[in-house]
Amino acid sequence: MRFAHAHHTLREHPVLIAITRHLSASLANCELSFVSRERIDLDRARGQHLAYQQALIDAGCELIELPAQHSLPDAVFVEDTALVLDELAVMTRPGAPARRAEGATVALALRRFRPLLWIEDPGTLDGGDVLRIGRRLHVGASARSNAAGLEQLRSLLARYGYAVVAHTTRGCLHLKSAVTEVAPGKLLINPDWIDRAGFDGFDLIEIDVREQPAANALRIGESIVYPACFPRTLEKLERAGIRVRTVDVSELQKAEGAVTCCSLVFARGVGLHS
Ligand code: CIR
Repeated sequence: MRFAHAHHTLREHPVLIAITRHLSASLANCELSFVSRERIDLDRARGQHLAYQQALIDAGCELIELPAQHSLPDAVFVEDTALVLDELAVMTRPGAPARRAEGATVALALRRFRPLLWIEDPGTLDGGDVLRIGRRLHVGASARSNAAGLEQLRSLLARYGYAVVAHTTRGCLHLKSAVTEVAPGKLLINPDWIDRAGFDGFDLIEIDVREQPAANALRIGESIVYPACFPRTLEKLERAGIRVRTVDVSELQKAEGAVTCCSLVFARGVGLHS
């Protein structure tokens, strides 16, 4: 695949890596929790995924594209398989049993960059439930991420100085369906899906209530990658001074995915592990 590379941004910022995975031909058999099944146009989905990858490059990322795993319908949603922190990565154990095999090849890619720790049975955790802000991990206690998973995460990371703060979500799949960070100290939030009270001290931008799934934004450095289909919330973001790169992810949204879930973005870091 040929992409136009945005080298100019790389000089001013640490080198960012984005891991993505090509779409599975079986995407139509994806897990669905809060959206009803609609026909997915695979070719269109592939085109949208390519444009999404280009947006990551434009935002300054170097892309690592993993090959498709056609027997795993949801494998394009790599975010759920791992949590990449500064000094290590945690391989999750996704809450949907059908998704547990996705992480193996992600781990092979990640171990070049970080030492790996693992969430183990009976713990479950989806990366989509973890919003990292500095040394705090805001984690959704959802249908996908259970108490044992949160507890394991807490004890694995305590010695590295990370705190785990649990939040209850309602009406949505993951914590990051309900809240994401769009700039330092600024969160985009859907208060119907998560309580504002858990995010005291942050500047909260509320989504437009007519655009319920609009709180999922992917922040990369000084800008966000964001779905074009939420114009009212987009306007609020622009009014708040956020630089937005829009993408059309309508076919991926039918699989209950959005912009954060299709990549793992992290700084390359200094030490390489092989
Ligand atoms: C699932 O239900 O697991 C997939 N169909 C969608 C996962 C989306 N992941 C994410 O937003 N982090």
